[in-house]
Order: sequence, then structure tokens, then C-alpha cells
Amino acid sequence: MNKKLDFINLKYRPKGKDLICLFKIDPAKGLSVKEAANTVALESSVGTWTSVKKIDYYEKLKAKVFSLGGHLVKIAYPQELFEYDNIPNILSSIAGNIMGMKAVNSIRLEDISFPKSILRKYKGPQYGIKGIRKMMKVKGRPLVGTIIKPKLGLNVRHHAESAYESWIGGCDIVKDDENLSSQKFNNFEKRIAKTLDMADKAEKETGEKKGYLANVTAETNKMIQRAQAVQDLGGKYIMVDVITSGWAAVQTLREVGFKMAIHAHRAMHAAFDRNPDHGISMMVMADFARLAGMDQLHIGTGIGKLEGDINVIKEIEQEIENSKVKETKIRLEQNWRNIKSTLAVSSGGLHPGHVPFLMKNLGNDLVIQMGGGIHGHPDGTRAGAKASRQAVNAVLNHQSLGEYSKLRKELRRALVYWKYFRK
Ligand code: RUB
Ligand code: CA
Repeated sequence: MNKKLDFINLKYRPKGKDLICLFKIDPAKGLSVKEAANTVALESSVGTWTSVKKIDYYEKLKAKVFSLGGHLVKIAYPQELFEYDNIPNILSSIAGNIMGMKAVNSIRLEDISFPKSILRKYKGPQYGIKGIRKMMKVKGRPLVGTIIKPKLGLNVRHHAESAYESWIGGCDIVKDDENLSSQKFNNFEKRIAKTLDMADKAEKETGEKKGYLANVTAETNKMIQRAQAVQDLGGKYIMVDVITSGWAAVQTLREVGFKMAIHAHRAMHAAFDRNPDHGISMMVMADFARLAGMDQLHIGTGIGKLEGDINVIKEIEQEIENSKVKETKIRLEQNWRNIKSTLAVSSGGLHPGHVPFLMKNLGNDLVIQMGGGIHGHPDGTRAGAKASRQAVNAVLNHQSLGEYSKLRKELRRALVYWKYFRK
């Protein structure tokens, strides 16, 4: 253990040339937060477990612990410590070995703030919220989406038919599930051809724009080929599982320069962010998703089938949708400069009864996705999609779901079925 504490500098005020990290640290028995923080700063910058020869030129690259408040620790990393356009490299320092160090009982990377030098190296989202709204011709309301259900098992024909029913019923977007890629029961190329045909048909019949989010998640070269295939067929969107694919693959996918918007699914995020004391927060993963250029990102619901606190989700939404964000207890200040916004997506165990809660808390700049909450409607997918749009319309009309559903049988059936209220 380095007892000198020479990575602590509480007088230091970070400059625009530092990358800042906010950690929550529980020190190992016998250590103070300050001592553990010093060890974190040295292991993630120019130190190691024992003394090595000091040379002046690298001494100035030391990370500095500049703020200590209870278990919360802020560390400033000089930008020169990183290869700016290399997300894996950045994460290997700030969320690498330190996650397993014996000097900490637990450690959680709560947030990160990028300096201008790093922001400049990334394209960021191609569309952003404005671009997505323009492409989809949706103004002043959340986009309504669905995930084809069941998650796995449907053949190509049934998948495409279910997508068509969803669009006709009123969905703007239809998405593959995160674990559907190209299995024997549902080949990728066949699926995208048929489903994109259905999107065209639904566009003609409804006069609305319809997006199909084809899941291109695969080994990187294969993923690029699949994205190209979607583009060649005139698709508007691709989707990728950002955590299981890895940030290097995600960077590559964006850097290729496809014309399509990219939808980011975050499957496996909970392996890092579910423990409130250890790991990497969703805020940090959202920062990297925006930086890497994801146009849409799943951030949680605060209701429904999956874990997540609505107040934290609200702050994550601000992080990805606003051009400047203020510091809070769980977040650092960030000016996103020229990096466009990423549209927030709420998904996971949702049905039409949840729509007022979501719109009240997360506003209109949101994609509301319901899988089971559409395809599980007692009258089928088309009725489920209608019920979802009706729920959004109720909120836009400032009416309760109960009131609005009096004349809308699809919504009423959904609300009774999912026990939003009794008949
Ligand atoms: C949605 C579903 C998605 C979740 C993932 O289906 O399973 O994969 O969106 O969660 P359903 P998150 O609507 O039937 O639950 O969005 O939190 O990453
Ligand atoms: Ca941040």
C-alpha cells in the first residue's frame, strides 16, 4: 500500500483538459476512504502496487483525487493518459483493475465527464432527437414501439406478419428482440427482407413513417455486413446490443458511416450497474453510448418488469438528451458541445396503463416500447398497438386513461386485462 497519499490533492481545481470520474468507494478494512482513493488514482494512472523509478516527465500525468465527501470521490485524469478515440482504452484505466483491487471492499464508477479533446474525436449520434423526429415525421409526442414477442422462436413469416400488425395498429417502430440475430428458426437476411417489405406496405396504407429496428448484433465483421444488407434494402434503422457486442465493435459500427439511425439495446448492463455499491453505473454506459453515436438508448422505465429508480432514470435521460447537464449527487457536469442528443427509450414489462407515468416523468422525447404489452393484448397485436397509441393520445389530451378509454375499446380491454382498473 502506498502510504504517501501523493495522488491526493484537495486543492486542485480541474481544468478543461481533465477527464473527471466520480466514484463511490468503500475501503477495505483498516483503510480510510482517502487511502483507498489514493490507491485507485495511482492504479488507474501512473502508479503501481510498489514504488518504481520516478521520472519527472510522467509525474505530471498523475491522476489527482481532488474531492472527498463521505464515500464519494472525484478524480481528475489528465487527458494525455488516454488515447482519445479509443473507448476500450479509456475504460481499461478508469474501470479496469481498480474494480478488483483488494484496497477496496467495493467501488462503483458513478459518472464520467469528458474533456473537449475526447468529445472532438467522436461523431456522436448522426440523427439525434431532431433528426429522428424528422425521419419518422413524429412531432410533439413520444414514439411508440414494440418488440416482436415471443422473444425467440417465431419464424420469418410470423415475425413479419406480427410487425405488420403492430405498424397498422399504430406503432412507429418495431424492433427485434436483443437475443434474435440469425438463428436456424429465423434467418437474418430472410427476416429483414420480409419485415422491411411489410414496413413499406404499412407506410403506404397508413401514410405514417414506419421504422424496423433490425438487430445486427454479431461478430464485428458480420455485424457490418448485416448493417450493409439493411441499408441496401432501404432500412431506416439498425439496432445493436452495445454491452454484449463491446464498445470497440460499437465504435466501428458508427465509424463506418451508414445512413441509418442506430438503436442501442443495453442487455447485460445490470451485471455492472445493479449493485448500488459496486460496478459501473448506467449513467456511465449512457455517456459512452452517446459519445459512440447511438441515436436511441434503453435507459429503463421506473415501472414494469425490470429494476430501476425513476429519479435516476430521469437524470440519465437528461444526460443523453440535453446539450449541457448540471452536477448532482450522482452526476458530473458535462457540456456535450457538438455531440447530438440520444433519444431515451423506456422498455421492459410495459403496457398501456404505464403510459401516463412514463410521460409525466420522462416527457415527450421518449420511445415507449411495449412487447408483451402489445402482443399479449386479448384481441391480438393490432388491438394492442391501437391501445398503446390511444394511451399516448389520452395523455396528450389531458384526459385520464379511464375517461379516454370509455369510447376506445382497445384501450379499455388492455386496462382491464392488465388490471389497471376493474371493468
Ligand atoms: C421488452 C424486453 C426488452 C427490454 C430490456 O419486452 O424484454 O428486452 O426492453 O430492458 P416486454 P431495458 O415489453 O415484453 O417486457 O429496456 O431495461 O434494457
Ligand atoms: Ca457524465
